[in-house]
Amino acid sequence: MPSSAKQVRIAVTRPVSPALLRCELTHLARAPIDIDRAREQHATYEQALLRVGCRLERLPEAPLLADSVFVEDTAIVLDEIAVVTRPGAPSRRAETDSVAKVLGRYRRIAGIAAPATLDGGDVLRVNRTLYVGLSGRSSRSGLEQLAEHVAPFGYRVEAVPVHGCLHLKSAVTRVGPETLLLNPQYVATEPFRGLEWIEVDSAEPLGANALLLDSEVIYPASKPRTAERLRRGGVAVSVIDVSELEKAEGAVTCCSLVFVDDDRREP
Ligand code: CIR
Repeated sequence: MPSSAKQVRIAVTRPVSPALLRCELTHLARAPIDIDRAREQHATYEQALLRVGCRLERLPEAPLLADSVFVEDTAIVLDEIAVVTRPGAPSRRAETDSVAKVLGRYRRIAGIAAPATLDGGDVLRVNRTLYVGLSGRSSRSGLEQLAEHVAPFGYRVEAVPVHGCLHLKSAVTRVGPETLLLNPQYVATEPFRGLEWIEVDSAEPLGANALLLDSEVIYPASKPRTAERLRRGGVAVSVIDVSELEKAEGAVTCCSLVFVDDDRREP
């Protein structure tokens, strides 16, 4: 990027599909989803992204792809490269072509080859370390392919087993430059030695997913006790209602891919 260029934060999103009713589920029992309400909640989420200065890059709606609103799982976008994933759920693999097309305007693209699988929800970046969840969705060979793609840029990849939840980022996310929010029931704390963390309230086991944007955290209204813990820990929390998306095992990180770009590029 030329040194004179101003940086802009891009957030890739995709509208809620009417097929969300038939989403993949791993841990929750299926509950009816109000699609209109899910769309309103998604619009509020996009507003939160705009408010912190993101420029939205909206992918076309994919009406037949039930989980396509959860764009986080389709790619890992670093400053130097975007790795388009091969999602662990076969029903989600058709989501990636359109994502690769858009990301190709911003980054060099690499991929994950079959039979390996990797979901973006399993990749947590802290500085030059990518923690990769070995979940039901991401395989060790997916991790190894990711490690090969990012090693030339100085990233280290560390495997983290996760239990009892969908993705690594269901268990742990960043709420500050080197501060995590985590649920120790789902993930061991040992891999995160050297970092600080705040634990979720034990009554809110699914409360570890927060979206850090600049110095503010977008956080679900359904987890008020953990939100209060974050505030007490000095984290600026902006609460939004994502209850319909939560019925699909979605959370706040999974509805966007956020990265920095040069603002002189044509939108
Ligand atoms: C799935 O099971 O793939 C979707 N129903 C939920 C994906 C949520 N993704 C994420 O948290 N990164």
